[in-house]
Amino acid sequence: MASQDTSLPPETTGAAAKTAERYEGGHVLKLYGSWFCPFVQRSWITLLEKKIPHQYIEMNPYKKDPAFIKMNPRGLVPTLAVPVGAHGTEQKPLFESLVICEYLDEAYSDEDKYGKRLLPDDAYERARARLWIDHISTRIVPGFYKLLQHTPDKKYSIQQARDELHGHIRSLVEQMDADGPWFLGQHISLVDICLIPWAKRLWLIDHYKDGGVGIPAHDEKWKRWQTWMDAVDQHPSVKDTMSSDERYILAYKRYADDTTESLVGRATRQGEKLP
Ligand SMILES: N[C@@H](CCC(=O)N[C@@H](CS)C(=O)NCC(=O)O)C(=O)O
Repeated sequence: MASQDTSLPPETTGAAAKTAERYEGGHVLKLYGSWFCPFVQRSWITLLEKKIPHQYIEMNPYKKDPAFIKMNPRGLVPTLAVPVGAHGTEQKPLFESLVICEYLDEAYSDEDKYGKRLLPDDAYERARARLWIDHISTRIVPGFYKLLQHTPDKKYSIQQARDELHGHIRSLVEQMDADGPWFLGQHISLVDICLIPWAKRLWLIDHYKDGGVGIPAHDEKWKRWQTWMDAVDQHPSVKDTMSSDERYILAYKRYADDTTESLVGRATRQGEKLP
């Protein structure tokens, strides 16, 4: 019998469906993704942000198709097929959301064509941006799942999980450019893009957990966070990669119940590093 993870609806909905349709024509650069996946959304936003021509291919990574595993032995989305050779008819795979985002930013670096680079030119500032991306990936993202997957039988309380997540978000917010609205100031960067997919899913914690995510909407302490969130909510490449709310509610129930068999869900349950 198919597990709940493999039986997720197989298509994008809402604004993301329109975007997927715009990019469904055959193109040598291909993004293999899943509508529900926040890691995919990092790469998808990067492609749209830089207006890079590509094909978006929707797939379910839990099915572990042999052809998919051949491309990405880790069996995870996002996976990118990159054209090689003079005519670009052959492809080489790339995976890991952050690796893909950095590759796209470097390979499509002409600012006249693809807009402002997503990492700073200055070596120190670039390293600092990477440091905070690491903070997002190793602290905020695991903290998100730890809170969402909290169930009464856990050894930690829901308040502990909430405080942990707040602490990690606040450490990042303290590093944000004072005027904003983005982490580095007026322009969106990879630091923002790496966090946005989970920021846009925080409401699911409100939906599923008593006491919710617990970030107050009108509190001086969280003002800079709200400024950032407002910019995120209005940003076209973010809006264009979101499916409809009901679908997220459906997809994240298995996390809220802590029954998902996804590698991320299992790692969270076992207190291990995320894949
Ligand atoms: N570290 C990876 C994580 C990607 C990931 O976990 N993707 C999920 C979907 S959201 C996946 O493909 N899961 C398949 C599985 O758990 O078997 C990245 O940043 O790309």
